[in-house]
Formats: sequence, structure tokens, C-alpha cells
Amino acid sequence: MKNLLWVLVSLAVLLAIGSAEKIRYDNFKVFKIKTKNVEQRKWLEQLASDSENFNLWHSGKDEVHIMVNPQKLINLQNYTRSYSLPMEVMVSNVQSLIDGEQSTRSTDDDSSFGWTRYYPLSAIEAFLDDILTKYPSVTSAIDIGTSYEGRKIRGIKISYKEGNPGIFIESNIHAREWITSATATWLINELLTSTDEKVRNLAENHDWYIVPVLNVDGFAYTHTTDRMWRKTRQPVNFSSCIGADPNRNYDSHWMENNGASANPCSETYAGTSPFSEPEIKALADYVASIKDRLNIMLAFHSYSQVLLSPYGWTADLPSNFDDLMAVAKAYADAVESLPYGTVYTYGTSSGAMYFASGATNDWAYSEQDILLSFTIEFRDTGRYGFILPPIQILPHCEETMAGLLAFVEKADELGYLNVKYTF
Ligand code: 0X9
Ligand code: ZN
Ligand code: ZN
Repeated sequence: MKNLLWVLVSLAVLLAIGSAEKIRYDNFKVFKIKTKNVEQRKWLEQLASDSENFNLWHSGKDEVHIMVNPQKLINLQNYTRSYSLPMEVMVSNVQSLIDGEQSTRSTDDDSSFGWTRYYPLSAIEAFLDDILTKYPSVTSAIDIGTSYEGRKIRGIKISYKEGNPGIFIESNIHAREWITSATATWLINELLTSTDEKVRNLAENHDWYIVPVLNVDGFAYTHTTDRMWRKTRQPVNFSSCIGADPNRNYDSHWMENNGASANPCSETYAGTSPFSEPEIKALADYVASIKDRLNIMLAFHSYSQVLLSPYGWTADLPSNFDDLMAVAKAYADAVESLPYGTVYTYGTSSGAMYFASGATNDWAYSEQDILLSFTIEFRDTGRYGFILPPIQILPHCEETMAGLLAFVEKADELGYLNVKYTF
């Protein structure tokens, strides 16, 4: 009898732990709100720092996408009504999108890797190991460093010969942007296995440095606990809020021009100092060590379908603005010519999106002289946002390849692929 009671108690405890495990978003909605000025946008961003009830999905030039706890909907409505800001439902139940995203998982297990579902970090690491054993003569492992929670940050170099111009891809710096690492792993596979002549040329005449998941702690957390997590997982002294926005943490005009937040509860919290986040320090050290080999830096993000060049910290235009726009246009045109008809726009980060300081592309451009540096915001424009359905992974990847082929071709034409180092 005593035994049975003990079993029941342990069961109840286990159930309690189990249900506390994953944050649920039942009936949480995402609204698209048209804003008229920066003040209104700032106010909505301020509201979103109540991170238990609100979450900023996107804050663009003239619209904000904000996720709301159904119980706090009235707070949002009061504001939008008093300023008569048009507001429409973008996602009516975030949890059902999350459930839908997971539903494809039963078809295969974590060990057989592919691109019809999303995988946890362990599977991505196993994929990298598999690639490294299958293609030992052209691939090598990159050890970027260690995360706050002690995970390894891994990358892969693909090089078919000496003397190639280099392309660096940083991916999944924001934890919830799962389509970015799905795309990065697909790209690795494609560069090694495609028989398409154009892709072979892209693979064999360029050196590729690819980090599929940079924010490993945050990414693991999106799988175990909170699908909507964006930041790192390093605690902040004297705050109950955790993590910094890793894409505000690079040492380049850090915290200037309101391009980041000093509030630890904000989704754009810049951290206590430049490179306070070990993941960002590690990536920066690695990139700095090979900067003479790099001609192109791409940071994969989602969502919005836009290519963003420097600068994010100032409205000034970079000196090679015309060239940057020419390569971005080549990417966008190539994507649009595919039957999916996906439209990408382009511009500087500050011009086409918002002020953001301490981001990868600005740092790579200004501090490492990598003159073709972009943030690419992948699919979609808000229908599913970060929870892009698995069925879209492959079409999206195909688009990315078309975009990259055109981008690199234009870069070459404009003289950006000359090798900077002697060998
Ligand atoms: O805010 C960001 O970090 C990026 N957008 S996201 O929705 N994925 O968070 C845009 C960064 C643009 N780059 C610069 N501002 N330099
Ligand atoms: Zn400055
Ligand atoms: Zn992002």
C-alpha cells in the first residue's frame, strides 16, 4: 500500500514536471499593426518587454507584428483604438501553428536527417559528422568555440582547392528562426552532392565556411521549452530576464543610435558589453582569424523576405552601396523568376527595416573589411512567421540556391571575388 502511494506521488510529480516543461501558446494571437511614426513603434516595443504576455515578432518600417496573451489583448486594443491604428489578426492561435509544425515528426525519427521536418541540435550535429566522414577530402570541421551552457558551436568548411574566394554563412543566431539552419544544412548537402553544373561551379570554385546553428543554447531551448525564444541563455545580473540579443552584441558601434536596448527584458537587449555573449565572441574571433580569406559574409535570419546590407547603426549609406544593391537585386530577381513567385526586397538595414547596432553584417563590413555583407531574412512575410511549415523547407531551399547563384555571379562580375591573400 505504501509502495503504491509512493508510485502515485512520483507519477504526479513527473506529470507536473512534464507539463511545466514546454511553454504553451494556446490562443495566443499575432497582430499586424500599422504604425504611423517611430513613437508608436517604440511604444509597442515597450509593451512587448512584458515578455510573459507579449512578444515582438517583427518591427518594420510601417508595421509591427506582436504576439499577445489572450488575457492581455485588451491592453493592446486600448492603445491601438486610442491612436486609431489599423490592426489585423495575422495568426489566430500560435499553439496550433506549433502543433502543426511538430505533426510531421511521427513520419521519421531524429536519426534519419532530411528537409521535410525540423530537427533538434543533436540531429544537426549527427548530420555534420556524417558529412565529414563521407567527404573527408573536401570538408573539415570548424571548432568555433563553446556556448554559455557549455555546448560546442560547430561549423564546416568546404574547400575543393587552394586559392578560392571565401563565403561565410552565419545561421540561427536567433534561436527561433529554424528555417535558417534547415537551409544551411541543405546547402551543405547540395554543395557536396549536386550534379547541376552551376552548383558544382559554386561549390568547387569558392571556399564555404558554414555555421548552421550559432546560438546553440537558445536553439536547444526552442526545442525543449519555448519555441518562441530568440536570445542567448546567459543570465543577466540583477534581472529576472535571461539572455541578450546576439545580433546586437557585436563590437561595432555597439548600442549607438537607439539601435539596441539596455533593458534585459527586451528582445533586442544588447548585453552588458560588446561581445558579452560567449557565442558572439567565439564567432567574431574565428571570423577575424580568417578575414583575409573572406569575400562574402551572409547572416541567415527569418522572416520578412528581404536582403539587408550595412548599415544598421546609421542611416548613412556604405561607400559601395550601388554594388551591394546590384548583388541583392540579382538574388531577388533570381528568386522571383522561380515558379513559387516569392518576392524579396532589399535595402540597407536601417533604411529597409530599422536601426539595429552591433549586428553581424555591420561588424563584418566595418571591422573586418568584408565588403559584401548581408543579413538575409528568409520566408515568409508573416503568414506563419517563425513557424514556417515544414512543407515549405525544400521550396525555400531551392529559392535560396537560385538566389545565391545569381548573387555570387554578380559579385564576381563586379570584382568582389578576387583573392585577398597570398598562398
Ligand atoms: O533585428 C535583427 O537582428 C534582424 N531581424 S530579425 O527579425 N531576424 O531579428 C535584422 C538585422 C539587420 N542587420 C542590421 N541591422 N545590421
Ligand atoms: Zn560609432
Ligand atoms: Zn533574426
